[in-house]
Amino acid sequence: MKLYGSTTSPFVRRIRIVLASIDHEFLNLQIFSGADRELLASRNPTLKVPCLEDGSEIIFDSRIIYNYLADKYQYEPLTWEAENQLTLIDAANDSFVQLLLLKRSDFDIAQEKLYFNLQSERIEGVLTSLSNQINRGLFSGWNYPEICLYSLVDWVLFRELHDMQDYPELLWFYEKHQNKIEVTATDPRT
Ligand SMILES: N[C@@H](CCC(=O)N[C@@H](CS)C(=O)NCC(=O)O)C(=O)O
Repeated sequence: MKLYGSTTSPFVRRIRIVLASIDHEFLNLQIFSGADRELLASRNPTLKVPCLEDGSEIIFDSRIIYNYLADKYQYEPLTWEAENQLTLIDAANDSFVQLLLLKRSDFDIAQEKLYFNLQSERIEGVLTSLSNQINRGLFSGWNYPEICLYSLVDWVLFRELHDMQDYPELLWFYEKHQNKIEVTATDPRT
């Protein structure tokens, strides 16, 4: 199996953590230019990472890749609650990616603009909801939803996208898992 991705992407990191004990090749691509972008385009027309190649199968999107791996390795099916948690995490993650790309495209995302406001409102709402869930005892194991949440929180800290002091539950969750071997092995800073 080949995983196409980048070491900094939170969407890729979740799959790298899932694949930690499974034999695979990880291709760390510079996805925005050059030969790496051409390689990615030849595999995945959405031009996003992660993308998984398994023999003749090519699977796009982390969520579908997880489903593919769950089917292949017979993981327990995700509950509807877990699916909703993933939708929340993905929504915040997508909004953060959009804001980061806008910033890199020289937009002033602190401006009062509908598009920026919508992303910020979504991020605040989702981070609050995830914090409340932690308070209620959810996200207490180390399964796919927790792996995705960890990858999001660590990426936000790494890219300095948001003041996470506003969300002590998320920081508590983060600190609880930060020394796991598969977590340190996929640290975007190294
Ligand atoms: N829904 C996708 C999102 C993947 C995604 O947005 N990946 C980012 C990297 S963090 C990307 O490839 N962005 C490239 C772009 O937006 O052009 C997934 O879960 O795999």
